[in-house]
Amino acid sequence: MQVLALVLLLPAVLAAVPPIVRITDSPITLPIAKRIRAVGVTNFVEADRARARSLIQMSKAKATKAGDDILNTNADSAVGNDPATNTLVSYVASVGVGNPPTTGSSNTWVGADTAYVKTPTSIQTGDTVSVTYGSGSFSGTEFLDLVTLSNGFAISNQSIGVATSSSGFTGVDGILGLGPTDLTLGTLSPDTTTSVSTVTDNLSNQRIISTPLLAVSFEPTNSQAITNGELTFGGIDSSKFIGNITYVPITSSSPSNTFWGIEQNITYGGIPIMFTTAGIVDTGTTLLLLPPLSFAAYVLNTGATPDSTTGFLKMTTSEFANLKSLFFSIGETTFEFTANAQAWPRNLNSFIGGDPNSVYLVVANIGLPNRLNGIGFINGQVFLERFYSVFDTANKRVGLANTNFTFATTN
Ligand SMILES: *[C@@H]1O[C@H](CO)[C@@H](O)[C@H](O)[C@H]1NC(C)=O
Ligand SMILES: *[C@@H]1O[C@H](CO)[C@@H](O)[C@H](O)[C@H]1NC(C)=O
Ligand SMILES: *[C@@H]1O[C@H](CO)[C@@H](O)[C@H](O)[C@H]1NC(C)=O
Ligand SMILES: *[C@@H]1O[C@H](CO)[C@@H](O)[C@H](O)[C@H]1NC(C)=O
Ligand SMILES: CC(=O)N[C@H]1CO[C@H](CO)[C@@H](O)[C@@H]1O
Repeated sequence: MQVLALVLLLPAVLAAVPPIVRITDSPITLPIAKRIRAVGVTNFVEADRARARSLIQMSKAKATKAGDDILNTNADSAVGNDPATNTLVSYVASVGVGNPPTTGSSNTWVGADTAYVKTPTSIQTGDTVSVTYGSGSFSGTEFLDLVTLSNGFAISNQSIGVATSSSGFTGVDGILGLGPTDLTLGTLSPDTTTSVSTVTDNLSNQRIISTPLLAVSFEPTNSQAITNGELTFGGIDSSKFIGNITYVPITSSSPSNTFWGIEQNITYGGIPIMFTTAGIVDTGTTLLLLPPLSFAAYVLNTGATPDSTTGFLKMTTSEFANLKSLFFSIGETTFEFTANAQAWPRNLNSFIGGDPNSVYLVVANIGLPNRLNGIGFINGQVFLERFYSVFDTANKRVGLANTNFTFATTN
């Protein structure tokens, strides 16, 4: 088994699925581990803002080519697809490649840390693959191979890139690509106009899951590395949430509608800090990013101060004792994002360059005003660690539910 970072920018549109015979009644679940980087990037808030900018550029690139097969060759598109490099927090999974499985990304990659071993199921296609992910990159050879998820489900003839060179990846063997298929266009050579079926595409195509749906369970933690997450392909895991799932349609606002875009409004201590705005839910962003004016209202009302060392908002423990909940109004439901949820885990302050006796907040400024951006906010990992999330392609909707961790005190 190799350990792959998940590429979890979820596409708004997975492969269309023809009417099918249901082969498995059980959705496929895959355990995922969370890792917090100890070294490298110093300003993680800026890393999240850079991701926001790249997502906006990616959607603009798509918009200008609407109706075409999109040739997405620019590096910025790929940046948006990759939480594994240059970010504070990565979620990783173990998968097998080959039969017997020896190892295991939009492009799935192996071989960065542990060598790929060819087996009888390995078919070399003759193409080379190359993807640039902002500060990191992979290039190598394309193979089709059997990819085994950690629970035994196998995808045959899955396209994988076997790295001959990679940079910017530490402690992982590659990438399990769960991003939009369009992002794989232009990654193959000489077949530059061929896109690559992703793992999720092939799970649907091969009728291993009955519907292209992904559900994500993250949990807050104050450990640097822990396996506490779960990705479910093709269904939801009702043991991971409490009450009902609130579903909202993907927003019609562009460019948020290119991704998992929703509309929400936010109050703090009874004061509206964000009126109803379109933005996205994104598993590849670490923090909660708000529009500049909403962020300013948050700063004003919480008394937090911007800290130039870490880039985070900072407060004293006595100020933190008075911090109130944020309330997110999404569809018919109000989701409470507690004071504890707004704090970076205190025993991990050194990971962001902070001092041990202060409290750093995970609420940050997206940087560009909504009218320039079109993506007003990003509900990133810190949000998804408090709520179960469902990305339902067939019904073009996003689901959210409370969990045992919504009100947990971990930080
Ligand atoms: C995989 O692709 C090869 C070559 O195209 C083909 O011979 C083989 O039948 C395929 N295997 C499966 C399980 O689809
Ligand atoms: C929540 O916690 C309770 C008590 O530990 C447990 O019985 C229940 O199964 C948990 N529910 C979920 C959805 O995690
Ligand atoms: C969940 O939904 C069902 C059916 O719509 C409803 O009867 C029930 O009251 C809801 N439960 C909660 C906790 O909202
Ligand atoms: C916030 O959203 C809720 C539910 O959609 C709505 O009832 C309320 O009017 C909204 N408030 C603002 C200030 O946008
Ligand atoms: C059955 C099926 O859909 N297989 C596809 C899996 O992915 C490879 C690589 O992109 C395709 O060539 C197969 O057609």
